[in-house]
Amino acid sequence: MRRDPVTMPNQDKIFATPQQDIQDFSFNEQVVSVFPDMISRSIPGYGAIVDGIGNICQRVAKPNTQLYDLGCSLGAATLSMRRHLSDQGCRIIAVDNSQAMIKRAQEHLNAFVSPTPVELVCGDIRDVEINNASMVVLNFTLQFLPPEDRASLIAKIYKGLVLGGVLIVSEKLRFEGDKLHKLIDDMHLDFKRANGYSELEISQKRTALENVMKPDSKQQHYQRFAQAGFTEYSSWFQSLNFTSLMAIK
Ligand code: GEK
Repeated sequence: MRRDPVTMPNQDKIFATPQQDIQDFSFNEQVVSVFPDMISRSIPGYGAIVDGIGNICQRVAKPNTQLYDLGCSLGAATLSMRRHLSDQGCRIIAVDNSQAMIKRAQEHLNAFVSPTPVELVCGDIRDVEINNASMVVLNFTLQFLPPEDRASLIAKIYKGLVLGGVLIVSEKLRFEGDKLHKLIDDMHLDFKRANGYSELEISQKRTALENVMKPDSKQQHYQRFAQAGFTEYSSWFQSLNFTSLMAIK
């Protein structure tokens, strides 16, 4: 039987067999084919955060504004926002620099009907203009940008938000105390084990991500928000070392 990638995601087995030379993690065809399974078995609270993004959208989206999903992957946050928008003249702009992700995201979006148009852009979020935005979502994307590029992106988003507009930043966290970091990190590894990942899968994925994903501490995120001009921000969700932050202009 052919599996429908939208409703029946394939199981992530990418790191299940020993790899001689572990390449840096990339969002290629192979990752796309297992992505929903991979992300839900790796990030505690992922489903709750995606649902929460829809709930927040319903409360903060303003008529005739734009909503952005930066690093949209298969469009989970876009779909969640779109489900909560009625015909109020809003437009969603969803951006990812992986062609494979964008192609599959289009299939996901086509599977549902909505009055809200979605523009899917294959490009780098550092090059995208943000205008007239009532909501901008970075759902587990900022951590993949080189650390030196993060502040300018947050500043650009602040400028592009309308007054009262909301930025959502979901991220894996680094904790500033070593003992605290290790304890919570170990609990996250147990979460992955409980979801069926072997020790080999866990350690090979960790090696693949080492150079490409560099988490910040919550304090660093807050400093960056303040630097950009935000005065109101908080974490609205946390499970172990994964959080979702919101900042309001
Ligand atoms: C979700 N938000 O399911 N420009 C554009 N896209 C980028 C860039 C960049 N510079 N860097 C990374 N990406 C999604 C999950 S996944 C998180 C986001 C994860 C894209 C990359 O191609 C990938 O699709 C996404 O950011 C990160 O709600 O896999 O842990």
